[in-house]
Amino acid sequence: MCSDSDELWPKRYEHSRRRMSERTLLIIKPDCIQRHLTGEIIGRFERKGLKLVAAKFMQISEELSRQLYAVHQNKPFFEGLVKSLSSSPSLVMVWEAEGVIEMARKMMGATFGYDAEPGTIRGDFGCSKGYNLIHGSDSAESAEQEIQLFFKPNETIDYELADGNWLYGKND
Ligand code: DAT
Ligand code: MG
Repeated sequence: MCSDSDELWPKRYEHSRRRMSERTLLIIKPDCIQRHLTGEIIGRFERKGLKLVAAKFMQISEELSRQLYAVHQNKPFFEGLVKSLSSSPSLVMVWEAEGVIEMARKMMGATFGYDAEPGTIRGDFGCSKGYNLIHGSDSAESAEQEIQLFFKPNETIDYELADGNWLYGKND
């Protein structure tokens, strides 16, 4: 027979797990798709142990590109940025893990390939200013806004990774 505290524990654990996990929007941009690097990049996030919870292969409209990059609307490179993001299909994804926003940004590397460290996505595969392969949310606030731009709530899938304990540890 379970005591009260035993019965409460799974709920408490579940709450803690959900509170700690975080989501980010990652976009495999047109240059990455055109250069046949999609599997290579997704593989890096998979091997890291992050959880894919949504994905859409789509040609992002100019309107949506403007919304995604609204923070840059007064910059001289804005129109070129919008044109290049909407010029050809992208793979738009949501990935989940505790601390995923910062982990994914580290894995992406600095904004321009010529500055990015070897070992990062941009450092290993790019050297241009206009094309830098991938977009990733840079804060919890922007992740929430950006995910809403591309996905309805029922388009992200809540599920458990079978090897979660091996990836994150039983008590994480
Ligand atoms: P990041 O993609 O690393 O978050 P960001 O948000 O500063 O970088 O800029 C968004 C995109 O705009 C970036 O991926 C590439 C482009 N960009 C930024 N600065 C630029 C510049 N000075 N000239 C041309 N494109 C630029
Ligand atoms: Mg940014």
